[in-house]
Amino acid sequence: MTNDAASAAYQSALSVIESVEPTVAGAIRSELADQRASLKLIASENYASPAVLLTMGTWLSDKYAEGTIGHRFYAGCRNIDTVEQAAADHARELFGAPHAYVQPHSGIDANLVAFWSILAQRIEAPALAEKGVKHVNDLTPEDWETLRKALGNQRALGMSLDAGGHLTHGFRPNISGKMFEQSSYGTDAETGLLDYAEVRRSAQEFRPLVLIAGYSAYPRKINFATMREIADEVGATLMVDMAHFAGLVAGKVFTGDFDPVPHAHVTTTTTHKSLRGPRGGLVLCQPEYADSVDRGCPMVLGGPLGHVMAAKAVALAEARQPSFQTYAQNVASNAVTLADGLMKRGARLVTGGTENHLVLIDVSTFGLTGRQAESALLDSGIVTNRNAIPRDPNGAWYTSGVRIGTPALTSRGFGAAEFDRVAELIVDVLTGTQPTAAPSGGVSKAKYAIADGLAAKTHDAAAELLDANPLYPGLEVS
Ligand code: DSN
Repeated sequence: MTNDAASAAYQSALSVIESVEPTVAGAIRSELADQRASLKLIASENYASPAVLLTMGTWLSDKYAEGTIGHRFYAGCRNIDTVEQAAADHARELFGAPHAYVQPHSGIDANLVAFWSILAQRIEAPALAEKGVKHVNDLTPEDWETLRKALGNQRALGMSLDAGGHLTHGFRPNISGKMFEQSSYGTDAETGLLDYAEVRRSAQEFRPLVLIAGYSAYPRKINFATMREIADEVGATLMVDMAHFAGLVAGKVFTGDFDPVPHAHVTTTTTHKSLRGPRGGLVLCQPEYADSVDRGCPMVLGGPLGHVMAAKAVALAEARQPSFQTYAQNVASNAVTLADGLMKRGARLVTGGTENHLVLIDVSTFGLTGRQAESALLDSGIVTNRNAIPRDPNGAWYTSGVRIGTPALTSRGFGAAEFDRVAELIVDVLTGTQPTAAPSGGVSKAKYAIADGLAAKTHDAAAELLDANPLYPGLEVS
């Protein structure tokens, strides 16, 4: 990345913003400084290119464009059609998908579109056909009641939260947990690995309409060919949420049985994680789901964000370059270096390693909760997030794990030597942190003390790595 032109663009933009709302201009500057000054290891974060970021700051934001390409509920959408078409074309080409829908504003939205599409395709359409009704508007109130019950009483089977599944895969804090009767599959108690025989047994017993694969904290790849076989055996639709590892699919690290797109009926993703695009989502699907996926807006989505769809097009164009494959390979090899570096220094990792972009450390072996470890690392300039581990005795709030990912620092240029040093810094901080007494007596799950001088020393060591690998080199913002 060379950023001389971007410097001029940002300087001008910030002076315009400053003249209206200086607090916001200050926060934008401050966020760049913060991101430059910390080891960003949150597995779901990355750094989008200046081209992607600048695309979002445009008047494409000012247009309403509900509907689909060439079929809008508003006049004057030709430029939004152009950017949506470009993003969808890039997505189809990049992932080899028959159909792409790039309007979802987030991963949750992409999953909602997928759920709606699956319900419409599998339940609503056959129910209407059986009654000889061509359109839902022709239904009687009694028909609606019958259909509502049919739509609202379906089953979804996904990975359990503590094994690394996601809230939007049928869990109660998300609407998917209200839409579906949910059951989940976990991982093997010994190895921590997904047990396909167990998934098959659960699917045969539960008979879900939707089998969901994908994760936000499972450090291994998934065999999607096997998941599709299981889905077919029980008559389920296979939906894959590849939000975390879309960059590894785009970069051809996950191919064949480990590439979800040819195997899933519907694949969803965010665009801002390992894919390194703007904050948003998209849906890929087989042809039979395309019509209902395209009705995502206004069925479950608000009006499309033209400026973000344009930025998705730019990011997806970047991901189609050969350099993105090198990046994706580095993300995965850096994760292996990080995992090895942590384990050789005594850390226990869930599943004993990684095959993707993340590792999950069981910090209980350091006598800490995830919350204590996350806070001590943050005090030391290392940004991670606490995460439950399988069968976590500390639940989802305190947790016993810390999730660490390589996409962001790999974008910054970190390689094997840097990630080994990062592993050393992390283990030093975890080893040098102790829980302290809770106000009510006993050991606190939140309070901790770091050995004298350790946080400052770690900050200095982190700064050395960061200075050698600057974020947006050449980009000057004052
Ligand atoms: N919040 C994202 C993550 O951190 O994994 C998933 O939605």
